[in-house]
Amino acid sequence: MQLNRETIAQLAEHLENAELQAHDVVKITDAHPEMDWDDAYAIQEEIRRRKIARGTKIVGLKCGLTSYSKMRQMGVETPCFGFVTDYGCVPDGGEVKVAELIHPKIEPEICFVMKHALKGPGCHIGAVLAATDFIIPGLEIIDSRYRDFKFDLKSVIADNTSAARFVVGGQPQPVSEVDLRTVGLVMEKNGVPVAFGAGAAVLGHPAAAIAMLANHLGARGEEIPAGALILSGGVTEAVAVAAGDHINLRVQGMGSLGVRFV
Ligand code: 0L1
Ligand code: MG
Repeated sequence: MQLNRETIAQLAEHLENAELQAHDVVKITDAHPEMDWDDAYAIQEEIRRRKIARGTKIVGLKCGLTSYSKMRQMGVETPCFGFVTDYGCVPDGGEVKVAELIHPKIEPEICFVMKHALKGPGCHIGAVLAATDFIIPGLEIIDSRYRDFKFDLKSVIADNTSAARFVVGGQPQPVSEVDLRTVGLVMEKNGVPVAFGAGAAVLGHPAAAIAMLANHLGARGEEIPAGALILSGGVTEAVAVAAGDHINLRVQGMGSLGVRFV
């Protein structure tokens, strides 16, 4: 690690204030170019600690930048991991207030709910499928706190991978009922299809993203707990949204879900 405890705490407060007050900031690596990957996750961890201390519940985990289109959109080659909160959870058909966000985008995801804990290293797709209770469609609303989306991967990780809001809904299915590589989805904005994809866009198989998360946590002595909800990452590029927009996601054999921006 390159940053001391005080700097990590100060950067966590800076980024969390930007999130909670919905104002943008410049990417933190501008002032701290020496920051390494452990520093980035330590800042994210400190944001998580601050939230828990105030009574926020962490209701799930997320994998980010797991699809080739998103990696291309961001110019990176590595996925990243973060967490989602109780106040970020929007019911299917519910509303997201854009005034609480900076420049939101939305992306379609396949979410996993785990029956058993999963611990890396050595976790693979088979172990993920065996440990999964069910899968369910989801929409993630990301909202980078960085001005004009000028960021790099370390700054994004520190910023809890742009996590803001999420919706799960539609028809949950056991993994045995769905071919997660070929399952197709269509995301519509105001009735117009704007993004299409198949599960394989996420690292060849969405369960590979969950395995990667288990291995990432395992390297830190942590695990994915039983019962965890995990967003496996956007299947398509993220789409910008504004007040007045309605987003609907249809997933093959798994129903649909929607959210309105006000
Ligand atoms: O969920 C994600 O894929 C994280 C995206 C982080 C970068 C962004 O804000 O676009
Ligand atoms: Mg996402």
